[in-house]
Amino acid sequence: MATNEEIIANAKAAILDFDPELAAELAQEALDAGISPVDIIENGFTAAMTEVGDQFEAGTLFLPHVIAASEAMSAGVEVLGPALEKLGGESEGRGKVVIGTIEGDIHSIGKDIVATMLKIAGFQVFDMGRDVLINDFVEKAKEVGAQVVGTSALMTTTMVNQIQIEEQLKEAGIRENTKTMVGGAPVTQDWADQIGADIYGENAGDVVNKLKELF
Ligand code: B12
Repeated sequence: MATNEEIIANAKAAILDFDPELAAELAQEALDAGISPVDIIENGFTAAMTEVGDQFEAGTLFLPHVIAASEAMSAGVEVLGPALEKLGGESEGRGKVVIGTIEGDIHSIGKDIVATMLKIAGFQVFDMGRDVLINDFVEKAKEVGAQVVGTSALMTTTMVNQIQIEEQLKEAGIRENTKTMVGGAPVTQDWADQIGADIYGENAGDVVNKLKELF
């Protein structure tokens, strides 16, 4: 029998091997062994994606590898879905969060993780998906009366669109009642301060801690 640490290490290796079937199998094995789905996502799948990202930047992996790794991760996370929903169902409503990847940007893995962890922490999450028009964030925030609007940007060319969120929420007259939250690999606390965003989240754990403090 594999130990919990071994199962998590194998789950990480499955992503690094670009193997969706194995990732799904290991996700199931982890659930059967009583490992928390959060643990598998953070220490298995996400740890692997971070390594893939580093290797892509170093030029030792290429775009098809990155796509294959993200597909393997999705296959694993899909198996964890029902277990994750159960975790979320047990907590109380803390507030409404509209979240999505900003206009022009199709990177969704990090945003999906943040959205999942917020659901687990008891927030009502409205996940708008990726490449979301600024106006759609504002309209959704108005429609549901969101306490927080969170945007993910993975590229220096799209993080500038986070400025538009600040401006359009002001124009719509709801900026004062809405906290803005920004994240994504190129985004920093400095950037958040510079554009006037309320919250910067470095990773999913950081986001959950900061929002729990506020609400
Ligand atoms: C995976 C990936 C892809 C996948 C995305 C699959 C998917 N469904 O998401 C694919 C292959 C599709 C892709 C495509 C492209 N990519 Co790409 N991609 C990456 C890669 C390797 C990893 C990103 C990732 O998923 N990381 C793992 C997750 C878990 O981490 P994360 O996203 O940072 O999220 C964490 C935190 O940032 C934070 N967070 C994230 N979102 C949010 C939101 C909020 C509100 C908060 C508070 C926190 C938060 O919490 C998360 C969890 O801990 C990065 C490299 C890197 N180091 O980031 C390049 C990278 C982002 N890509 C890049 C590029 C250039 C592209 C392409 C243009 C490539 C091309 N030539 O076609 C296209 C983009 C097209 C477009 N219009 O968007 C560049 C961007 C460079 C720049 N200008 O800044 C990078 C940096 C690689 C590089 N060094 O060149 N990519």
